[in-house]
Amino acid sequence: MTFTTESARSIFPDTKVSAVVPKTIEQFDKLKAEDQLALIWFAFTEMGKTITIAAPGAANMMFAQSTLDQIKQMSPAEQTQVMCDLTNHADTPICRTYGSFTMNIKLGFWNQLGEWMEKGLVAPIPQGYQLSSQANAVLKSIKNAEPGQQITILRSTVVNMGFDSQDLDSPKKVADPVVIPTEMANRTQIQIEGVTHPTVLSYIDNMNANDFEVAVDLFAPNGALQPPFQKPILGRDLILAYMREECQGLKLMPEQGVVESVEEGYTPIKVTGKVQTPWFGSSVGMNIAWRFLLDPEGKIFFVAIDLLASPRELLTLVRR
Ligand code: 45D
Repeated sequence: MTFTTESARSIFPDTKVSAVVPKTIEQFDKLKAEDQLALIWFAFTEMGKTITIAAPGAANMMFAQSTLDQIKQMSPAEQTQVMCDLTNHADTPICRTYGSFTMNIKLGFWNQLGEWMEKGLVAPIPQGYQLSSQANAVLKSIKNAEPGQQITILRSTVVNMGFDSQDLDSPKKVADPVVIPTEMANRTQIQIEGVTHPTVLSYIDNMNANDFEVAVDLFAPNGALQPPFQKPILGRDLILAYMREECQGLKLMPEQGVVESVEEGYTPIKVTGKVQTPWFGSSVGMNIAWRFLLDPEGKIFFVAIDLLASPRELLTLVRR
């Protein structure tokens, strides 16, 4: 049997990924819009006491500026309506524009609205707003989750909002400006206990240097990358587009790993460690596993990135 993307997905079956994240998102989606907005506000302000989020640069935000200014001019009732529309995925011009934003612009957009809500420039969550009992249960699961899981849940609520349409009259998808890779002289070389395979080390180093073209060349032409809680992204072109949108400024800090014996020329390698997002910097370290499957040429045939269930999972590197 030779590997397919589908069969590669189940390498290192003992890896326990966070169940809290998809479960909480599913419950969140069932809440009414007002509850969703208030809940994120409560979750965020509570977390915000311990961590500050880093807003993206002005260059990234220019795509959202006119929509943000438009909202700022509205009456408080209209502002609340826009926020509910975004949550309800209503088909409105603003929801379509929002749907055309990249992940980072969506996050930056809400970050700005949040600041304005705090200052009273945009309609805040009504004072004394009472969450429904279902919403309170969701808030409790978020509070009990680890920081890396909390920010993953928060991010997904923002990413899922708005109206995504394939229509021609919808605004065209905008792209984040392409970042310049870190200069060679300023790059660091990672060391991973138990793993010396050059493909894996080069993958980590190039991702950390924002050198996505080189990173994507490490993949086989039919290679796949599977982000946390998602289906695999297939082929170099789509992987590169994904990296440009989602991987700028990430800090990958693998710690240890294990190389399994070769199976029909394919090498399974599991690495665990921490990842930081530029949004939260060193204040949130996500516990991550990379499950690589290298093909007979040493190219990445498959890599899954998993958000682990707990820090203890960082040590789950047993060979089958
Ligand atoms: O509704 O090797 C208010 C890959 C209230 C690639 C608000 C990876 C009202 C390959 C507060 C205003 C990418 C897979 C809203 C590695 C309201 C690879 C605002 C992994 C919405 C390692 C809310 C990368 C706001 C990983 C402002 C795992 C919310 C990256 C902001 C993970 C939330 C990154 C933010 C994560 C969340 C980032 C900024 C989880 C950011 C999360």
